[in-house]
Formats: sequence, C-alpha cells, structure tokens
Amino acid sequence: MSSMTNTKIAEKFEQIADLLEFQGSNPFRIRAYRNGAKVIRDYPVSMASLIEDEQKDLTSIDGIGKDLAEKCQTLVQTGSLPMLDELLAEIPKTVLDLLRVPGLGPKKAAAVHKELGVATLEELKAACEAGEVQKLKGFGAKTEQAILGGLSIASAANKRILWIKANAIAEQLRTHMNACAAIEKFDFAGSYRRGKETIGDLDILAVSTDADAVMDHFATFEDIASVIGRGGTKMSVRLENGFQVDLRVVSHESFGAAMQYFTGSKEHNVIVRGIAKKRGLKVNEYGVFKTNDDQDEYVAGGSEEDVYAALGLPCFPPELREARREFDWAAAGQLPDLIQLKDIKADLHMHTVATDGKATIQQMIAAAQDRGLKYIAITDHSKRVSMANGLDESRLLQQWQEIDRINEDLQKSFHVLKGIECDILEAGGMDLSDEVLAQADWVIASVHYGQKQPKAKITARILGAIQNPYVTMIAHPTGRLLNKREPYEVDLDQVFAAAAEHGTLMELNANPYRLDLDDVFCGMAKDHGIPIVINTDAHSVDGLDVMVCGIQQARRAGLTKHDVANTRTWNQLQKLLRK
Ligand code: DGT
Ligand code: CA
Ligand code: CA
Ligand code: ZN
Repeated sequence: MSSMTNTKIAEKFEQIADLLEFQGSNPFRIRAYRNGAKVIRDYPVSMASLIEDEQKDLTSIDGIGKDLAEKCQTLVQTGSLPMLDELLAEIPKTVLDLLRVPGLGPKKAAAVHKELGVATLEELKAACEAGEVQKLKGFGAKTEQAILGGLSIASAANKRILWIKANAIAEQLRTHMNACAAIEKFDFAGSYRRGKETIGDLDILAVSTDADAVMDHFATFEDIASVIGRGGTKMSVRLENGFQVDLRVVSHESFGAAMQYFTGSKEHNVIVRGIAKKRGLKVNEYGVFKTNDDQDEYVAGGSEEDVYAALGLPCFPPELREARREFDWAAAGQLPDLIQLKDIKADLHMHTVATDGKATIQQMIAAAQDRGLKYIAITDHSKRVSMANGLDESRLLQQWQEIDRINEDLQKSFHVLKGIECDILEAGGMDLSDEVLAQADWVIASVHYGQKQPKAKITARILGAIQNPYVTMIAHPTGRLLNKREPYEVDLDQVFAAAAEHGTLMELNANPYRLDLDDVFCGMAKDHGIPIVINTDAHSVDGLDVMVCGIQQARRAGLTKHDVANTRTWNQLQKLLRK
C-alpha cells in the first residue's frame, strides 16, 4: 500500500497553492488547490484506498475536479508530483523559506521579494528593521512588527516539531523496527518520552548483540532522506521532512542506564550524577558503578528502576524529569501519583455543526461514549465569532432544548451539559446576556479577538469574565499557538488570584498546538488551588483523541487526578462549582 496519507496529499496541494500564489497565478486556480487540500485533509477515507478501489471516481467528491483527481493518483502511485517539482525548481531555496514565515504568507512574500529584492530570511529581517517593509503598499508598521515576530518563531519552528507529529513518526518507526529480528528490546527516549510539547529530534534505543544488523535495518526505513553519521553502535539519520532520528544499540546490562541517560533531561541528569557522586557511585549510559581505585564495579543498569534504586531514588515518571520539583518531592516521599487518560470522565469543550464543528451533537456523544467518557459539554461559539457562525441567544436556547430532549432519550446512560464558549468582547464584558448564561450548565469564557491588546487591557477583560458569576471556566488562558502565535500579554498572577477567589476553573486545552495552560502555568494554578479542566476543544469526532496530549502536559505539571476537575462525576463537579 502507498504511504501517501490524506494529510500528506493535502500538504502537497497547499504547497502548490502557496507557490502559485507567490508567482501571482490565477486566484481561482490557487483556490482550487487550497480547497482541495482542505477537502482531502478532512475526508474520512484515504485517497490511496479509493484509488486502489477502481470503482471509486475521486471527482465524485465535492471540491475534487479532474486535475486534482489526477494529481492525487500520481501522488499515491509515484510518491511525487512533477508539477510541484517544477514549481520548486523555479524558485531559489532561500526564497522558499520566506513563504513559511508566519505573518508574511505567499502574497506578501512575493511583494518583499519583487519590490525590495529580499531573497533570504536574513535580508527580510534587515529590511523590517530598516523600516522598509512597512512602506510597501498593503503593509504598515503593524504588519512589519508581525513579520519580525514571525521570523523568530520561524527560526525556532524549523528546528522543533509538535509532539503529536513526532508521535506519528515514532509509531511508524516502531512498526519498522519491530520487524528486525536482531532486536531484543526497543524503546524511545529523549524529550519525546518526557512528553515535551515540541521535539528537537527522536532518540531510539535498541538492545542487540548485532549492532550492524540493527543499523542496516534502520537504514531501510522508507522516510529516510540521508544518513548523517554511522559508527559502531550509533547512527543518525535525517528524514524527508528534515527531522533527525538518533539510534543507539546497547547491551542488555546497559539498557536501563541508557534509557535513563538518554531520556534526560540534561538538567535532571546533572542532579542524578551529583547524587551518585555523594554515594561514591558513578552513573553513565552504561550503568551505575562503584568507583574503586583500580577498576569500577558494575552495580546496576539493566532497568531504569534498578538504576534509580541504586541511587536511593524512585523511578521518576519521564514527564517529571525536568529538574523542577521532582527531587524535592522524592526527598519528601511525595512523588505525585500522576493523572492518567483513564481517569478522565468528561470532555467539557467541543464544537458541533451548529458553528464550526464537523459533527452533530449525536455524533459527538457516540464518539465520547466510544472513548469511555460519562458526560460532555457542548460548547459552540457565541455570535461574536461570526466567521464560525457563532450562536446568538435564540439559537443557543434552541440548541439547549435539543440537548434536553437528547438527555431524556439517554436516560442517564450518559449526560450532555448545556454549554457555550462565550467570547469575552474586545471592550470587556461577555458576548451573551447574563440572563441566558444563567441557564447554562457550563459557561466557558474565551478571548478570540483583540489578542494584541496591551497587558492591562487584556488582563482586565479576563478578570471581568472571572468575576461573572455564570462563567465556570476560562479557556486556553494565554492564547498561544505553538510555532505559530505568541501568547497574549495576560498577567496570569492576577488571573490566578481572581480565579481562586471566585471559584473559576482554568483550562488545559489539549489541542497539540495550544497545550494552554502549559505545564509550568498548570503547576502555578495548582499552587493557587485552582482545579484544572483538560479539554480537547474538538471540532470533529477525531478531535476528541488529542486528550492524550493534554494528559501528558498535565503529568509534566505533576497533576494528579484530584487536581483535574473532569475526573469527577457530574454530581461531584457540580458540588465543586457551588463552592
Ligand atoms: P530535544 O531533542 O531537543 O527535544 O531534547 P532531548 O532532551 O531529547 O535532547 P537530546 O536529543 O539532545 O538528548 C537526549 C538526552 O540525552 C538528553 O535529554 C540528555 C542526554 N544527553 C544528550 N547529550 C548530552 C550531553 O552532552 N551531556 C549529558 N549529560 N547528557 C546528554
Ligand atoms: Ca531528542
Ligand atoms: Ca538526540
Ligand atoms: Zn473552542
């Protein structure tokens, strides 16, 4: 079968649209590719399987014409697209980099390239700093500032990828490596294992007595673009998308020590080594050793438990290994019993076809039941989000009547909360009347507009929402989008103090681009005694699956199930809200 997933095809079509737009091609043609990319990305069946099944004509799918259907076929059958290769060949590599700067985009990139002769990221930065960019037609000081911000994000984004993307690669690699008979044991280490929100590279450890066989097999992974280096037991490769993977082959007695060493973090390991030294021990990637004058004596190394135990330490969950509070907790015998996915009983932030979601309430219920949840809140957008067809008071009340009927039919086997994601208006105040909000089970308050306001203003808006007696939770409290958008300038100290006082909960939005609050802020909220709610903000049935990313971030914050409100039953949660 072809490895050309719908996501990959969509990425290629988007790239074509970007390149055409950069060249100033016909807008209809550009839109056809963009639209096609979206249709394919969202399509529930893989194009590859439709193409294999010759009965199915791709042009019967809305948004896929003859041209796109042919290109899908070429992509699935050959893995590449001559038209895209030609477009790429026409534009120098450094100019292509301009297209990926957030805040610039293909059209503006074309303008700075044509009118200012900018051909590299460095030249773009210099032109912004010289104030030349804001003078261009259709630009301005704000745009120039946004481009400068985008440049710093772009340079970081080129190096690190989202955990969930690394996870997709890791799963393919796991399948690939499992087919290698020379491997006894195999696992991932590094930041990926620690569940960090972005990953610099993947680190793999394999136990084998035949390192060459393992590396030969690794080299046949189909996504490898080049081998960066290969030694006796270590090999590094670069994948097609630029991502690096490091493989190390170790012995049975060293596997635990290597897992401990290469899981890191570096900072955590510095402290581990210090503790070892005080006990007259030495710890490295081969094991824990008693340091003698003549020869070091192997003490432990087969498993991580043994390594930590030899140092008088508990086997820290990988998510905690950031040299934050884990050693204090261990010393006090109070390592938190971290929350797990199975502890989650509810998902309290999701959208439906009433606004910008793709599934109906009924479909979301079925999907939530499939995932073992006991209740959910339907929280579509409010009217200020007109782009998403946000609900006004009357449409919302109608939706709630429908939810009442659904709950009756469900007969307590499952429960749906009447909710809303209500915008906090730019000028302050809520987008819907208190009279209507008062009738909700669950009111989320969100900032979607005016995100660039100064600190005092945006903080005051959020404080206003916290003081509203009907608001139960603040969604994605900092508004950051990883690799895409900086957080807004909110004063979280004030927000947490007010939330604690008014009993308003804080969200950990599990969307892998958001993870907002992040691990550090979740820890701060917990210190304030504020319950965290981990939600997916799903806009489709599959959107419910990102809960695992939120759980991971919560674990990095040291949260237990008691710190997370949606591990409670609806009855228990209501008691918490009344407090
Ligand atoms: P990343 O890849 O940037 O997302 O983060 P990590 O933590 O995966 O870092 P990476 O891949 O450079 O190395 C994996 C682990 O190996 C790291 O967490 C600690 C350990 N390690 C790597 N290089 C060194 C080093 O030079 N000294 C020490 N003590 N440990 C290292
Ligand atoms: Ca790494
Ligand atoms: Ca590495
Ligand atoms: Zn939402």
